[in-house]
Amino acid sequence: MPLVPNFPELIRKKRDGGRLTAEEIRAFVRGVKDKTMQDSQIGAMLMAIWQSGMVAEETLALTREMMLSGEVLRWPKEWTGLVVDKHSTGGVGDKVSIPLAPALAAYGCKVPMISGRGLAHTGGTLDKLESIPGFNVHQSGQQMEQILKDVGCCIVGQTENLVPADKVLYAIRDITATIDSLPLITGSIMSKKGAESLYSLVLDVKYGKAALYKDIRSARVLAQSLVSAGNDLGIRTGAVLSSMDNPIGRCVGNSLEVVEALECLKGRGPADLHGLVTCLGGYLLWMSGKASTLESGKQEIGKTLESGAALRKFQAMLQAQGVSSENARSLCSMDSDYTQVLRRACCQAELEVQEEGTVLEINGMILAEVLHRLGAGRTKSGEPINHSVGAELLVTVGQQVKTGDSWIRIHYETPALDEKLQEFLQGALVIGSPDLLNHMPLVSEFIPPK
Ligand code: IUR
Repeated sequence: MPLVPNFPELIRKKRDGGRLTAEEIRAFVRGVKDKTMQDSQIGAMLMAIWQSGMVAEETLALTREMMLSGEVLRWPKEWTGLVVDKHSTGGVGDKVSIPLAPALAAYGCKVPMISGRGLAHTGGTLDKLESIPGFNVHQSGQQMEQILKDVGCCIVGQTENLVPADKVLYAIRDITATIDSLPLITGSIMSKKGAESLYSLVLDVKYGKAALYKDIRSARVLAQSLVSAGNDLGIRTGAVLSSMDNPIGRCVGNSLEVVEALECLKGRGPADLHGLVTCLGGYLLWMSGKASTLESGKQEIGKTLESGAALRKFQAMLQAQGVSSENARSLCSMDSDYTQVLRRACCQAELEVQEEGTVLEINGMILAEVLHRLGAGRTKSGEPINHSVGAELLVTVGQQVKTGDSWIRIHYETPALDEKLQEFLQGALVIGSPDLLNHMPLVSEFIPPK
C-alpha cells in the first residue's frame, strides 16, 4: 500500500464486488481512526460493504483491526475464567443488559460490558443508562478495572482509546442505512468483545418484525458469523436466537426502560424480561462451566434477582459510574418514587382498543418508529435525544380486550403525538381470535461455542 492509502480506489474495489486484503482493511480502519478518511468516504465504504458483503476472512480481518484500533484490556491473572459478557443485536424494549450485568457480578463474575447507543429503530443500553443523572459511560481501561475490582460490573461506551474505530463507524452506520450488514455487525460487536479480553460471551441474536433481521434463517447466519469471530478471538462464544416481534416487557423508551430494569432487579419485573435475563445468564454460566446444566444456571441468575444481590451490585455500579449516592439509593429502594430521580415527560396520552378480541401482537417496529419521531432516537449523528419519551403497554399478548380499553400510554413532549401518529400507532395493536395466537417460546434456538 502507498504511504497515504488511495481511499477512492479501496471504495471502488469493494463497490465492484472485490475482496479486500488484510492490508487494505487495516488501511481503511486506520483511516477511520486517525480521521485521514473523510466521513463521506467512510459512508461510501460502509455502503459498498453493505452492498457487496465480505467473505469470512475479510470479516475476521475487519473485526481484529477494529479491536486493535484502541486498547485491548488486560485483567489480573486471578480473574482467569471469570470475565464474561452478553451482547444483543438490538431490539425494542430490550433492557436485558441492565439487570444481567449486575446479576452476573452478584454470582462472582467480572463483567466489563462495552455497549452501544440506539441504532436505527432499536434502543441502546448507553442511552438508557444516560437517563440517570450523573451516569458516566466514558471510563478508561484503568477505571474499568477498578470498578470491576470494587463492584464486579460496569457498562461503558467506546472512547478515543477503546474501540475508537467502532465509535466512528457505529455513528455513521446509524445515519447511512448501513446497519443491517453481516460483516459490519460482526465487526462492531466482536471488536468490542475482543477488546474486553473475555473468557466467555453469550450473544442474543434477534429475529422478527422489530429486529434487524426479519427471518430466523438470516439471523442464524448472523449468529454463526458472530460465534465464529468470537471463537477466532479466543472467546468461548455461544448465541441464542430470540424472537423480536413484540416489545420486551411493558416499557419502551430510555428512562421508562431503566424503571423496568430496576423492577426486574427488585424481583418484580415482567415475566418475559425475567425469562430472558435468566435464560441468557444461565446459558452463559453453563457454557463457561460455572453451572452444571442450563436449568441450574438459570436458577442461579434468578436467585441473584430474588435475593436483592444483583440490585445491590447495580446500586454500587451506579455510584462507581458517577451517580450520587442519594440518587442511587433512591432508585434502588424497594418503594422508590422513580420520578424523584428520572425525568418524566410532561405529557401522557392513552390510546383505546378499537375492537374486541384477543391481543395477538403489539408490533414493536411501529411503536419504535413512533417513539423515534417523538424524539427517543436520532436521525443525525450525535444528536441529543429526549430520554423521557416512551411508551407503557397496558395490555399483553394473549389478553382479552374490549373496545374502549386503554392499551398504551405514550409519554411525549415536543413534537406532540398528533392525530396522524396516533392513527399509525393504532396499527401496532393486532386483535383477533385466540386460536391465531403464536405460542412460540421467546428463545427458540441455542448455538453452542465451536
Ligand atoms: N450492537 C453493536 O454493538 N453493534 C451493532 O452493529 C449492533 C448491535 I446491530
